[in-house]
Amino acid sequence: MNTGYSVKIDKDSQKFWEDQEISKFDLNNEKEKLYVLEMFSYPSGSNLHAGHWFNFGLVDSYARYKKMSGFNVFQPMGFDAFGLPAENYAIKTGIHPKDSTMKNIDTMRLQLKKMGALFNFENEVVTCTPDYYKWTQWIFLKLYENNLAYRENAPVNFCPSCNTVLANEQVIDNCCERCSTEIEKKNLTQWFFKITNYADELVNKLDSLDWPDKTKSMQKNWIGRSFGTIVNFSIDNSNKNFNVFTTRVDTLMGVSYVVLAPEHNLVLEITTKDNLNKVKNYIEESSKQSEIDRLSSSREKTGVFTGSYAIHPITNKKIPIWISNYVISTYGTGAVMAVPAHDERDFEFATKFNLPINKVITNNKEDELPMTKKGVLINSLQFNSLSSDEAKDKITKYLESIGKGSFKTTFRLRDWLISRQRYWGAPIPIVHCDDCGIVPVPYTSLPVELPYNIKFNANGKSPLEECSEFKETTCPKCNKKAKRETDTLDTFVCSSWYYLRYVDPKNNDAPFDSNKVNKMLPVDKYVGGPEHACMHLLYARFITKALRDMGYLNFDEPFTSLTHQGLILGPDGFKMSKSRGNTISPDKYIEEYGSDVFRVYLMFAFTYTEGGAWSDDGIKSICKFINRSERLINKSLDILRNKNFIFDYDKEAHEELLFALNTSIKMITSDIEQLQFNTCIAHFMKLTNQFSKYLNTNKITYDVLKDLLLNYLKIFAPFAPHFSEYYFGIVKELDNEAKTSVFLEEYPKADEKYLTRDQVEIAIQINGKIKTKIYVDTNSSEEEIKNISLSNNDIINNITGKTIVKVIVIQNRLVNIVVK
Ligand code: ANZ
Ligand code: ZN
Repeated sequence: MNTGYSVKIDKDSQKFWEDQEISKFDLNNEKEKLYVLEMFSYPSGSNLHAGHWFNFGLVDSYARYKKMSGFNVFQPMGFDAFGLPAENYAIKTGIHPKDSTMKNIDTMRLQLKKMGALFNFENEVVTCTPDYYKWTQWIFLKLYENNLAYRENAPVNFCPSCNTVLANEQVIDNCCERCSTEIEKKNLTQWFFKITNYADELVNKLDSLDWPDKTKSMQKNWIGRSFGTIVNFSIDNSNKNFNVFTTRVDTLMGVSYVVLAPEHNLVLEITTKDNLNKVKNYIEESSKQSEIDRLSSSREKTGVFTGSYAIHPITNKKIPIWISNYVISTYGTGAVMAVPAHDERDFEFATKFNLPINKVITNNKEDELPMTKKGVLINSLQFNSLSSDEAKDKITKYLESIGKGSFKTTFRLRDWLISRQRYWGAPIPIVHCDDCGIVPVPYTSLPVELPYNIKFNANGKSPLEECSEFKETTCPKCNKKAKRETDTLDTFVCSSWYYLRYVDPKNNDAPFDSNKVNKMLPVDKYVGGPEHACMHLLYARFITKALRDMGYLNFDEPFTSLTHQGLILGPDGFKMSKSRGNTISPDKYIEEYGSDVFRVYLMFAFTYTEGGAWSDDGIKSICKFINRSERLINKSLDILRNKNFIFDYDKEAHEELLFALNTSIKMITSDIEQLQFNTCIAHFMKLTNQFSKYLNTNKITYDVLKDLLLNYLKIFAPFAPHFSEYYFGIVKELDNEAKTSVFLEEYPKADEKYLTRDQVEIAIQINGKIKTKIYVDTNSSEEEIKNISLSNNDIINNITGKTIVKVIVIQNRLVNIVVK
C-alpha cells in the first residue's frame, strides 16, 4: 500500500490535530513552560509568501520538537493591525482601514492555519480591536500617572510624505524609515515616553541576554552610554558660566578653546558686537542642516568666534569661545572643551582656524595619536605619571572640591516620541480642558474608541482633528466642554506589550492577570527580523521594566533568547514585495508537493539565520527524498505485516544501526536547539540511508524493526509533521493500538552507550593461536585493550590455572597472551 505523500495527508493530519486539540495550551500544565514567539505580523493585503513560511513554519518545527521534549509549549499568533499602510490605502481607494485590515486578517489567519503550525489561535490578539487598545490606552495612563509620559514642545522629525512625526528610531540616514522621504525638523508639541529613565538598566541588562551579539551592540550603541565629567567654565567679564561634557577630562590641562552648539542658549548673550552678524548668520545656516549631516566626520568643519573668552577652571587662563556645527545641542550639555592634540574633530577645527594645539601626558608618555606630533606639550606635572583613568578620577574629584565639576553619565538615547497625527492608531486617552489643562481620561471610560465615520484625505491633518463627533467632549474633571487629544499612539506602543496580552487575551478587567503572565514570561525563544534592534526590541524592554516597577510584573526582561531569521528574497535578489512582483507564493508548491516537502525544502536550502534569494532548484530532490523515505517506511511496514517472514538476527548489524540512530538523534537535537534546520535535515537524510542499508541486510527482528520505524518517525516529526503523523498512525495500527498523535510522544534521546561505534575487531591469541575476537574502541589505550582481553570470558576459561608470562598488544590488530 503506497499512498504517496500528498495534500490529502496534510488535510487529514491537520484535522486530526484539531480534533485532538494538539495545540491547546493549558497554563496549569505541570510541565516546564516554554514560550516560543514569532514577531507578529502586519496584516498586509498580499498573501503569505515563502518568507513568512520560512519564518513561521520553521519556528513551528522548533516548537514541536520542544513539545515532544517535554515542555508545555506556548506558541501564540496575532496581528499588529494598526498603522499607516491601511490608512494610506484608504486615502487611495476609499476602503476603510478597519474593513481592509479585518479582511486581510481573515485571509492571513486561514493561510496560517493551512501551514499546519501548532499556533495557539485561542490566544490570538489583534491590536486594532477596542478590547486590545483599551489596554494600550490603560498602559499609557499608567505611564502618565507614574511620570513616564509627558507632553512637550520639541524639535521633532517630520515626514512630509507620511504627514506625521517620527520617533528618532524611525529616521534612517535622515530619511523616513518607511517611505525614504527626507525628514524635516519641526517644533511641535508632542507626547513622549520617558524611556531615558531606564537607559542605564537597558544597557546593563543586555549582557545577560542570549541575543545575537550584533543586535546587542547595536542597541548598546543606540543607547550610547558615556561615562565622563561635567566641567564648568565661567565667562570672562561676565557672571555667566556654562558646562561642557567630556569623556577625556584627563586632557583638561590641554584645552585650547571651547565650542558651543549654535543653538546653545548663551550664544547670543555672550557674542560681542563685532561678531554678532557673523554669529547670527552662522546660526541661521546650521539650523538648516540635519544632525546626521553635522556629525558626519567627512564634512568640513565650520565655525565662528563669539568674541568672548571662558576661564579655565584650574589654570584660570582665558580661552576663546567659538560656535560650530560639529557640536550638537541635544547631546551632553551642547558644549565641548576642545583638546586638538587628542581629538580629531578638534584637531581639524584648530588647524583650519589656527587655534593652539596642546598635548598632555599620562603614564609618563605621549599619546601615539598622529595629532600629538604637532601639539605643544603642556606640563601638568601633578598628573603626568597617572594613567588616563587615574587622571580622570583625580581631576574630577579636584573639580568637585572647588565646585567646578562632577562625574556624569550621558546617554545618546532620547525619549520615545509616541504621538502620531494619524487616524489608524489607538487614540491617546487625554482631554484638553481650558480650565483644567491636560486631563487623563478616567480608567473607567476606556476605551476611547476610534470613530468609524471619518473623512480620509491627504491634506496633512489628522482625520480626527476634523471629526467633531470625536473631538468635542466634556472635561472628566470639571464637566465643561473640552477637546479630546486627536493624536494617536505610535503602533510600536501596541506591539510593545502584545506578548503579555497573549497569555490572557480575554481579560476584561485588566490588560492581563499578573500571576498568569509571571508564570509564562519571559518569552523563552523570540524570533524576528534584525531591523527591530533599536525600535521594537528596545521599546518592549522599556515597557516591561516600567510595568515591573509599577508592580504588575516580576521579571526584568521580556525576551531572554532571541534569533533573527534570515530573509528569503525574491528570485531577483530583492526583498519580496507585491509592488516588485517578486513574491513567491507557497500555495502552488504545497499543492504540487505537499506542505512538508515545502517546509523541508526551506529548511534544507537555506540557513535559517541567513536566508537568501529564492530558487526552487532543489525542491524536486527534496520531494524525491521524501518519496524515498516513504518507500522505506512502506517496505518496513510490509515486512512487519508479514510476520512469518524469517529473519536472522545479526547483532553486529544491529549495533551499527543503533550507532547510526543515536548519533543522528544526538546531532539533530543539538542542531535544532540552535535553529540549524539545514544540518538537521542532512543528518536525517544520512539516517535514512543507513536505515535502508540495514533493511537490505534482511537480518532483523520484528521488535527491532518496529522500534526503529517508530523512532525514525518521531525523529522526523517536527520537520515533516503531517507526513510523520500519518505514518505514525499506520505503524500504530499494526498491533491494533489506538491512534495517538506522534506529537504526544517523547522525542527520542540519544543513548550514550551506542555513541561510540568507532570500534575495531581485535583477535585475541593465546600462545599465538586465535581464541576469540573482540570489539574495542579505536582509540583505546594498550592498557585498556589488555584489560578487556583478560576479562573476556573465553580467555578466562582458557587461562585459568596457567601463569601469564606476558601480554603483547598490537593496536587495532591483535593481542597475544603468552602463558605457561
Ligand atoms: C574633550 C575631549 C578630548 C573629548 C579628547 C574627546 C576626546 P561620546 O563618547 O560620544 O560621549 N562632545 C561632548 N558633547 C558634544 C556635543 N554636544 N556635540 C559634539 N561633541 C560633543 O563623546 C564624548 C566627547 O564628545 C566629549 O569628550 C566631547 O569631546 C565631545 F581627547 O571632550 B571630549
Ligand atoms: Zn476641566
